[in-house]
Amino acid sequence: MDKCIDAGGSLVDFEGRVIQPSLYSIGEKWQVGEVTVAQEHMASAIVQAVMTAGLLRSPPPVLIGKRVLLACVAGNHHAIGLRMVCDAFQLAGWDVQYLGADVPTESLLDQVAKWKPDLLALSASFAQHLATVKDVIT
Ligand code: B12
Repeated sequence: MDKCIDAGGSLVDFEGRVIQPSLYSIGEKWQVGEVTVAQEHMASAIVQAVMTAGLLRSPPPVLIGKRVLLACVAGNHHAIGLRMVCDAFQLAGWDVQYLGADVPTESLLDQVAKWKPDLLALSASFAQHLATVKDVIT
């Protein structure tokens, strides 16, 4: 990752081409019992540390005066994909607030009212999360 960014590559490219396929592969291996839950947790922790280091190593963006608030809807614990989306906005100059996994709807709406973002980015993983997405939007 360091070499990629130092050579002028973007963190977002690295995340999309290296980290995302690695996690998808871990998911497939976990599904067929080749990777344990502990190993998946370890991989998740490692990639989040790598992503943080990548953000710190990236050239500072030129701010564009727009705000995006990002959250996983209540019940969704898959936060890494949203974090990649957050990095893309941040590196494109947006002011970001990233609330992470499993954000209760009431609390999310309260934060939207307080911070007044230009854009609200929601993440859902399963069909049953869609009702919550609908609630938040309503
Ligand atoms: C790591 C992981 C976990 C971790 C998450 C840790 C964390 N901090 O995020 C933990 C352990 C919490 C977890 C739990 C579970 N998981 Co899981 N998990 C994964 C795994 C291996 C990787 C997820 C990931 O980060 N992927 C990489 C990111 C980059 O990809 P992404 O999430 O798709 O995000 C991209 C896009 O979707 C998009 N995107 C995402 N959000 C948003 C939002 C906006 C606004 C936009 C524009 C774009 C966008 O942009 C991202 C970047 O390109 C996946 C495998 C997989 N295929 O993804 C399984 C997987 C998603 N999990 C699965 C399952 C079944 C579960 C559990 C039910 C397991 C269990 N029995 O407990 C629970 C459910 C938890 C819950 N209620 O949410 C299944 C889901 C199957 C399904 N859809 O029906 C998968 C596919 C594994 C599998 N092959 O079976 N998991």
